[in-house]
Amino acid sequence: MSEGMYTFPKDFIWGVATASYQIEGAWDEDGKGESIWDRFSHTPGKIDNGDTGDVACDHYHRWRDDVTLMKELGLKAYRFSIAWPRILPDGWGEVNQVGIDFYSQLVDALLEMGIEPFVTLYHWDLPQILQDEGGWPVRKIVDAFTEYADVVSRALGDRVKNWITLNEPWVSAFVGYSMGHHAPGYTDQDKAIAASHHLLLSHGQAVPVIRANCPAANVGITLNLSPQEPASPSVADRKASTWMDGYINRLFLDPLVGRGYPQDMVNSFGNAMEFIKPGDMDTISVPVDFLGVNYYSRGIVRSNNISEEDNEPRTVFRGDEITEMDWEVYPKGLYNILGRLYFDYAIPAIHITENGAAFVDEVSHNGQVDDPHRVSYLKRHLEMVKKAIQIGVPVKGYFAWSLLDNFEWGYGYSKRFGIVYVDFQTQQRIPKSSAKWYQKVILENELDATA
Ligand code: IFM
Repeated sequence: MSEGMYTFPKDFIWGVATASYQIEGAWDEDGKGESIWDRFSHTPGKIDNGDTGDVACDHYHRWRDDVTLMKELGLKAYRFSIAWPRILPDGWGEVNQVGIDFYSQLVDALLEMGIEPFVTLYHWDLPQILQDEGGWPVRKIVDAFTEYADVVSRALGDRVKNWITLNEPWVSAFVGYSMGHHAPGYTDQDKAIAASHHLLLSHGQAVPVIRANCPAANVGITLNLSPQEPASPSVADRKASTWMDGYINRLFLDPLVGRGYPQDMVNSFGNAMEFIKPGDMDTISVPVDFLGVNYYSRGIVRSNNISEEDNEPRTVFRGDEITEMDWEVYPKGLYNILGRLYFDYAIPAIHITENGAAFVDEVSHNGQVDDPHRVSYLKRHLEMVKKAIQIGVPVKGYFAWSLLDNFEWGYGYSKRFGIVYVDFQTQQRIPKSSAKWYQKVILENELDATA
């Protein structure tokens, strides 16, 4: 084998990921209830350009073609999420059979094509009716989520073996309830902290229910993880980066592995954690089969509490390569995170459930979309995955974010993450050069780091 060629383990799972609200459209069809993202995107001023997910990639009507496209790309797995309000329009109670049928047919079609479904139960589209009763900050949501997990795993558990309870609970809790950039758009830190606890508790309560309905299930949870590095060796910057690491990474990782909430976070949140009830931490730390990792970039943390002059030398700057999201391209951060998960947290199996980049993509005069920056991004991150595997980290699969250009939340359609270009006027799909590159990697199960 020539230098720079990396061969992946034989059973390595190559996939792509999407999420219901970002691609489905059909926001009020076939009995679907309103979600918090329907409400949020229909509120003027919340989303760039006034975009909504009403139509998105129209995947709800075009899913057969999208599955065929996945087959052509040689994908081995597809991670998608279920829209809770399509299944339970009132949050709980009466089941909308048409919603179940939609996902059931999708699962059948994937299996027929030899593509393994990875189902995410919650990728942010909470039924609005549950938000009207308080949403994630209010404890009864935990039972609603458990009922939802039960309904879906009963319906699909005979065929779906891979389950992800939640996608990025940090984002649901903090971007939705504290920063207000995401639905439901609150700016209340106490609500966010309560939301994060109830998200974790929902996960913990749902895992045994999924296992009961699907004994062969592999169940996990997906976190957005990102190394946080101090901008300088100053005490203030190091303290700030430790806090940020607690907030983004440890606040979720520690309780999931049974370490409880990190003490520095509890101290910093103060009395806001009174909602923890006896037994909660055991429920949250229920054993899982894998951890899903979404990785995009690192954070470089600088304390606000000291002046520029006091804080010299400032030794860490972000690199010059920045994506359209204004995120630094920093592949080594993925390696660092993976190493930490294995050597510090002893996580037994990991899937990279999202990794990818938004760049400006244009259709050329001959109808092609050439995206060398995305190819380079994916390639360099996959090199880090391989290096992590070589030092013993049990990375089992990799899912590129995303199959299709889609609704990028507050940014609407202005950020393209897909390996397949979507013309949102015509709904035409054009595989970008990254899709063709990825197809080759999958086919050969090998990464040519020199090409
Ligand atoms: O589009 C999102 C996805 O829904 C969750 N993870 C990050 C992606 C890019 O921002």
